[in-house]
Amino acid sequence: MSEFFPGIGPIQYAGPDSRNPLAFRYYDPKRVVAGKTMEEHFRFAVCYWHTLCWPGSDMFGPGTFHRHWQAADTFEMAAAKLDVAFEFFTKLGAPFFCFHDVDVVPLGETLREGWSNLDRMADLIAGKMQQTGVKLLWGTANLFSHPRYLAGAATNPDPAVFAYAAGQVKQVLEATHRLGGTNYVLWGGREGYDTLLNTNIGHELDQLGRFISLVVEHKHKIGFTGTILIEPKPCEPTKHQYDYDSAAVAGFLRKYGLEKEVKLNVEVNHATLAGHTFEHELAFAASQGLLGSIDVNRGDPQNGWDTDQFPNSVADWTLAVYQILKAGGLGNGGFNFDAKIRRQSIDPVDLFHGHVGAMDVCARALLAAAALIEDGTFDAFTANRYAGWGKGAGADMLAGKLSLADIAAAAADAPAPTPVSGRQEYLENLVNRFV
Ligand code: XLS
Ligand code: NI
Ligand code: NI
Repeated sequence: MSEFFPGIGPIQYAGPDSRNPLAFRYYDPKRVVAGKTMEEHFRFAVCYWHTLCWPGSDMFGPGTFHRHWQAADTFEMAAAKLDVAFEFFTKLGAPFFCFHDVDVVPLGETLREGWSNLDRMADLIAGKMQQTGVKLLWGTANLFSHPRYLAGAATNPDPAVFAYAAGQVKQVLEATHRLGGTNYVLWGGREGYDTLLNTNIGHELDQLGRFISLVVEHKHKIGFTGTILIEPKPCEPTKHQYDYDSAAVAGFLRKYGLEKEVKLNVEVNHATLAGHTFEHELAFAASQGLLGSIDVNRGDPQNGWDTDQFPNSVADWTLAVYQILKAGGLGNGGFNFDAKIRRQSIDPVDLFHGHVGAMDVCARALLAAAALIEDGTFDAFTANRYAGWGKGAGADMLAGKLSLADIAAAAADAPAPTPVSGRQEYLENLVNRFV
């Protein structure tokens, strides 16, 4: 087998003073930070779709990368792509990967053809995983590219499309189970609408609730112990998507009784499209016990779409990693690079630059966030801000021991509350001491 990345890798940790652009300066997999190795904190995954499949095309022009295996419209090409994929994963030192069914194999014309192709490919993938030790973070079914899904998959007005999507998900869920995947993701790219003029929102939400309940039922039936994750995104490709943000998905899960079964895969650029910071989405998901895994990337503040760039701000990531550490980590989730190089980055080595830099940004952010927590001043500020709720009337109000009338009577006789500074600038400066 000839190498696609000759002369590159394995990427090694070389320390902060290294001038080698293809070495890690901060990501040192076995280094212990806040009680776990960096490898265990992150569980980094390479995504198949951007890194192996996307040819460098955009709305105005075709692919620029010219990689023969990228078309992958035959099984043989898909197998060639698999070789390149595992060469990349191992040279980079990424312990995990993620895929859609269509990324790894052509699905063919019928459900049955797709099932048998995926089955065959899963054998090859299993062999590669065994040879290399690279593991599967999650699998997913692409329910948004094929024209049959133009009006959605689970939320399609045509029940036959719902059924087809169910057939696709069943197969990928089973393949994910067989490959030892630790999660299964549902991203509803077209589960929404382009215009309300032809849409029954309530009906579509009931369909989606039913669909996800079926997936959960099947997960238990086959003994899959991984987590089912929904990946919120407010729009793109549809004008409005039902899994808009963490809050919308939390409400949806509770309405359909799924809140104990399904968690969230939170993506940076989806958070920003929804008008939130990433750390807001993380903090909200964690507050509801729903934080499962993350898709790592960044948007462009001047562009209003999912540009899926590699992260490069240690300051931003410190706040994100802080939230993850405070939530106790991601458990069997991980950091999946749902990120792509730019269309002009046409050399294979550019794939390494993207991932190596991003892993270093995350590692540096972990060091900063861990130091911020270790120092304690930052956490103590917020704890102190809420201290009143831990005792006396505050504790009693929260515990439901006082009625509205009791509270009102006590407030009428108490001294007027005194406003207290929120100290935002002080806190911003404090965080920056650790970045
Ligand atoms: C698209 C999504 C997609 C999911 C997987 O915006 O991020 O890549 O992660 O279907
Ligand atoms: Ni994603
Ligand atoms: Ni995305």
